[in-house]
Amino acid sequence: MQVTPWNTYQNRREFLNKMIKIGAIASIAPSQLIIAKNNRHFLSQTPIKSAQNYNNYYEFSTNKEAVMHLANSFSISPWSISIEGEVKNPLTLSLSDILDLESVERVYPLRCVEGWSMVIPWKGIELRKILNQARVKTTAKYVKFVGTYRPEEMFNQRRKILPWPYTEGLRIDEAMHPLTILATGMYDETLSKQNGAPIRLVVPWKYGFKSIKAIQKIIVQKEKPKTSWNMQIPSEYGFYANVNPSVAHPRWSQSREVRIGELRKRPTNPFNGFKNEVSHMYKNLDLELNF
Ligand SMILES: Nc1nc2c(c(=O)[nH]1)N[C@H]1C(S)=C(S)[C@@H](COP(=O)(O)O)O[C@H]1N2
Ligand SMILES: [Mo]
Repeated sequence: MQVTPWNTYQNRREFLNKMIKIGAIASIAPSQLIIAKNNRHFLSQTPIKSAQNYNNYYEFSTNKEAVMHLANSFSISPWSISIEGEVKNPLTLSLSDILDLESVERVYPLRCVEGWSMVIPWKGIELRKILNQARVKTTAKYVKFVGTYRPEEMFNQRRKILPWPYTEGLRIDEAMHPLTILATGMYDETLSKQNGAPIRLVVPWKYGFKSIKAIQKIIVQKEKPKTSWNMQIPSEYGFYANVNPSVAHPRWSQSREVRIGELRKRPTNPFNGFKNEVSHMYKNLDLELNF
C-alpha cells in the first residue's frame, strides 16, 4: 500500500481548502455541470450557501448579509396569490394550488444590475400556466406584480427607500414567455425566505431587480405598470431592464460581471445568455432608449 507523506497530504489539504474558499471546486465538479433548458452555455451552480447568505431584499435590509437573519421571522403561511385585472377568470390560488401545478426545473444565471451574478437551480411553474388559467383578455398589454407590504415584519418598509410594496412589471409577451417562471424552490429545497419565499418571479434575461420576491398579486392590465425601482430612480432603472453589456448604468459599466465565488470578472452576455430565445420580442425597440 502506498502511503502519502504527511506534508504532501497537508499541502494538498491546504490547496483544497483554498480552492473551496474561492469557489473553484464548485466550478469544476462535473456533477454540477448542468445545461439550462434552451441554453447552450454550460453553467456551474453557485454554492447554495452563497445564494442564501448574500441577498438583495430591501424590505428587510440593504445589507446583503443581514437579510437572511431579518427575513427569518417573516410569516409565509397561509399564503395566496390573486390573478386579477384584464382576465376572464380571476383567480385566487393558495400556495398548495400552485404546488399542484406541473412544475419545471431551470438552472438560470441571475445577473444583478450591480454587476454580480450567481447560477441558481430553480423549481417552479411557468407563469404562462396560471395566466392561461385566468384567461387573459385580448385587451391585456402588461402584467403588474405586487409584493408584500407588512412593515411590522419587514422593518425596512418603515423607511421610504423605495415605493412600497415592491412592485414590478412585464409586457404581456414577456410574461407569457416559457422562460418566465414563478419559483417556489431552489437547490431541491423549498425556497428560503431570503430568496423570496413562498413564491417569487424569475425572469432570467433581465436584471435581478425584475425578479420580485414574496408576490401577493398579479394584475393583468392595459397600462404599463409603474415599478418601484423605476419610480425611485428613473434615470438608472428602466422598465425593460434587459441584461445588456453595451448599455452602461449611469454610474458603472455593464460589460462585465463578477460571478460569486470566482476571482476574475467575466463578460456579460446580451440578454444574460438568452439572446436566441428572447431577442425577437425587442426587434422594434431601441434598446438604448428602452433600457
Ligand atoms: N420584493 C423584493 N424583490 C426583490 C428585491 C427586493 O429588494 N425586494 N431585490 C431584487 C434584486 S435587486 C435582486 S438582484 C434579486 C436577488 O435575488 P436573490 O436574493 O434570490 O439572489 O431579487 C430581486 N427581487
Ligand atoms: Mo439586483
